[in-house]
Amino acid sequence: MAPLDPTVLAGLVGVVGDEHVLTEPDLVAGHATDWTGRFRGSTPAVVRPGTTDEVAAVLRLCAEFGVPLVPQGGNTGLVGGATPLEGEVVLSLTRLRSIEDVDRVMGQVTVGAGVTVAAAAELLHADGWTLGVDLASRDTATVGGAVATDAGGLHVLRWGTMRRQVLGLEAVRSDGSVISRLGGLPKDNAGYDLPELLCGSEGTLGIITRVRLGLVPRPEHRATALLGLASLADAVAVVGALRRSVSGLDLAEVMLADGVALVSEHRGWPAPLAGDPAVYLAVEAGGAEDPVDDLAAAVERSGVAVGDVAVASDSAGRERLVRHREGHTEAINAVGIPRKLDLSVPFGELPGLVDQVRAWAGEEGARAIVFGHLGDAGIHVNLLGAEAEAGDRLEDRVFRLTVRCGGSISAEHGIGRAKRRWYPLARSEADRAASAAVRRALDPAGILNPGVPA
Ligand code: FAD
Ligand code: 2HG
Ligand code: ZN
Repeated sequence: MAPLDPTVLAGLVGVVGDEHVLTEPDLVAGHATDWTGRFRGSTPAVVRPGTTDEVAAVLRLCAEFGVPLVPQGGNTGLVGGATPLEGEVVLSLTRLRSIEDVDRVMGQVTVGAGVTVAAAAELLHADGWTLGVDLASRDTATVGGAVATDAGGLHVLRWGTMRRQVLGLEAVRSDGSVISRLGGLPKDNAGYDLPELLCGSEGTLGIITRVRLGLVPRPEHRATALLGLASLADAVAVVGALRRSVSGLDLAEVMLADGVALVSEHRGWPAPLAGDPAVYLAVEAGGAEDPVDDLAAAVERSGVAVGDVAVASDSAGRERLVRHREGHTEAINAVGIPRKLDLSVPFGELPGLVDQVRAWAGEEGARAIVFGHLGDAGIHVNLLGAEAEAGDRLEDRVFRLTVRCGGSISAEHGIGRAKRRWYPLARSEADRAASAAVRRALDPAGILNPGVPA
């Protein structure tokens, strides 16, 4: 790692203050490694601006001296996109924690990029609103990081990914200029939608400093059911029936028996259902009326034979029914460092793809733990126990198969550093050239997350 030019270091201290430029190895270590422990980098400094003006001044300075930056929020990303693998300076945005008044009529609020997803949701509850995106990393993941990755999570099938929650934002370009679109108008077609462009940009186009969020109503009644099923094909059939007829359906998550056993063992929890089903499907709906009858009728109409079932309408009971699903990421990491594949394929292709991936993993002496957001055709494959070469080979085969099936190699986590090798599989040459041109226009200094492709 190249040391930082003393003039730059002094300049950074001048902008954010001594206590917000971290250089001690102990203090920077957590910022240089990703959540999974798979991506380990190094950085000469972690800079923590507290205002948009400070972000702008840091960027101007780094652009002038050609110092590359890796933006970082809660550092919960799962593709190494926030890790300084080439010795970049880390720009930590967690101090941007402003919260403005909730507009109760419009159902909107403006928050700083460093506010956590959980804190943003919490502040809305008193007013009967909530945030459309929710994910297991909610206590640490930031709103800025969620926008920059276009995070999905548990309720995409009803409310969409993070970009659907974004009515506007404020962002700083690498020349220090500030793009501010925080008006929150539901319709505004005056020119390009730059805020939308920054959704999913993984810190390569600008630094998001504030976000105008559109809120969704918090349902009066909610019910969650956990169903034991014989196969993934059955789960797909049930989800199809639910999507057709339950208007308030807001969650449909799938797990397989080996993943559930892993979570039970890690957390010391009993099995969530009796009868050892091969597949578990958690579904949830919310609305002005109790949705239990609607859920039950739709499952019945699917014609699928369901094994054991558990249902809950109170919040503790509902949480219990999805805790094995939410616990997968942590339990997997407790066993080993996984390769995380985050795929999306058309519903009909899912069961075949999963069978094939598990078979290939077995051939390579690895395990594939499969779970995910069945309601929006997103599936997470975590490969455990694959040696370096075998792991690369497996990933390559799975990504190619996914693309052949008409799917995506990154449904929600982004490309980051983990998937940069396979980015050309996902986007054509013309597409990549257009993206690179946009990137050059917005970041002419080329200092924003250079390790992430565009
Ligand atoms: P970071 O990890 O810090 O950064 C992620 C990316 O955004 C990096 O490229 C970084 O450079 C960029 N970035 C961060 N902040 C900014 C900013 N202010 N301006 C510009 N660029 C920025 N993801 C899902 O989509 N769905 C899930 O269900 C989900 N569940 C998860 C569960 C667990 C237990 C964990 C550990 C992760 C999960 N994730 C999930 C992944 C992760 O939490 C999300 O991607 C989250 O949005 C990242 O937010 P963050 O603040 O931690 O961002
Ligand atoms: C989830 O859906 C996250 O829980 C994490 O996107 C997925 O750990 C994973 O692979
Ligand atoms: Zn996910």
